[in-house]
Amino acid sequence: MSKVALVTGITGQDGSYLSEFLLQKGYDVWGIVRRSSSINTERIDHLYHQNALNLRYGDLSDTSCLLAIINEIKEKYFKDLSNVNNRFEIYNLGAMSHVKVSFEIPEYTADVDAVGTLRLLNTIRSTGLSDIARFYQASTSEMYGKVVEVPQNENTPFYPRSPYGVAKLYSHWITKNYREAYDMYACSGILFNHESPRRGPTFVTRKVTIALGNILKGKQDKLVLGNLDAKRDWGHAKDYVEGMWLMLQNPNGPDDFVLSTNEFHTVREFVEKAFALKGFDIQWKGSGLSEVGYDTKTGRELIFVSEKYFRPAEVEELLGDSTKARTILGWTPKCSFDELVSEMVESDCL
Ligand code: NAP
Ligand code: F7E
Repeated sequence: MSKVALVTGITGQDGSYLSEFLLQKGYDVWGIVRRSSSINTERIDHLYHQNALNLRYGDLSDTSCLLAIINEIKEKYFKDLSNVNNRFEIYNLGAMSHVKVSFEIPEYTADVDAVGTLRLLNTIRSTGLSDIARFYQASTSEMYGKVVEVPQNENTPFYPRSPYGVAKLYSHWITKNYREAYDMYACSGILFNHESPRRGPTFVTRKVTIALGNILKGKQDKLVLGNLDAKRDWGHAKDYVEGMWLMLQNPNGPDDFVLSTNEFHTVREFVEKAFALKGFDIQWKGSGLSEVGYDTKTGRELIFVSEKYFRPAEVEELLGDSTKARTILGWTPKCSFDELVSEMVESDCL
């Protein structure tokens, strides 16, 4: 049996870890790469030489390319649709994934993060592959937004707080709807924040570790952040891509699962821990926009606050309860918060 997977968002943090994972398991991996004026394939360049990796230009805003790519895959592997061994896994990770930016480009965010999912699901149906397809949708803890209960599990009501969260909620429900309406194997993973040395540089964890590296090298003198008191349930992306795969192997059939570490930390804590690993002892003085983080050993002021990084509507705290995934899928996150911070710091402070 050919193991075949299509990954949208293959050039992103999760796409790169997932591709590595699938290639190691013997899959033929097909990836959709968004055209960009500068190189955007750094995270998968080390996989380029593998014959089992097939990249095609495409975009979730363009049905014609989704149709062309899926038809090419069908032609190559699934000509005989009656073969009971056929299995085609589709991981929809492509998205405009930055919450703050989604307030600035809300319509584009809706087109890609909401309608893009619909385009992909419809393409699977129109190519006649819905019976053999196993579809994974990258849902997010941002759908819980202004949380109505703590911690959040699969039954917690949603209350998104950004165009990103709202668009992802559409995708979450359309995935469930296509599962129920057309009997498709379609699942959503409601993933809490997951990070790594491959995390995009404008997400807070990576912004902190890159700044720390630059400060040590004398290339940057301060780090300017937004809401220091936001709490997030931060795990490692490598653990989470394994959970995505497990959702598509579930012998009980398609279902939705939360993936989370079940503990949360503030942005402030992340900063303190990262800086401590390189010998700084960060303490805080002042409040609000005047708050400053300084190193008690030298008195040097290093961390400042700017409203430039505040969001029009903030998600103050997210804490997951991944009991269902742990029980049914046997999934557990292996990387602790301390290990995550340490790995990111070491990678950015070389
Ligand atoms: P990421 O690093 O921002 O990667 C996003 C990927 O989507 C990139 O490959 C990007 O291409 C691609 N993309 C953007 N716009 C596209 C378009 N119009 N058409 C096709 N592809 C497009 O995000 P990530 O952290 O890996 O997250 C993967 C998925 O999980 C995303 O859907 C995200 O919203 C969701 N999610 C992430 C987290 C998290 O904490 N990381 C948590 C929950 C859910 P470029 O490389 O060209 O930009
Ligand atoms: O912000 C606060 C900010 O941008 C985390 C995406 O992967 O996870 C991610 O979304 C918190 C927020 O991630 C800065 O206000 C303070 O409260 O790293 P972030 P996010 O918004 O949680 C979810 C699960 C996704 O699905 C998304 O795709 O940190 N914060 N100061 C800051 N955030 C940023 N970016 N920059 C700051 O300077």
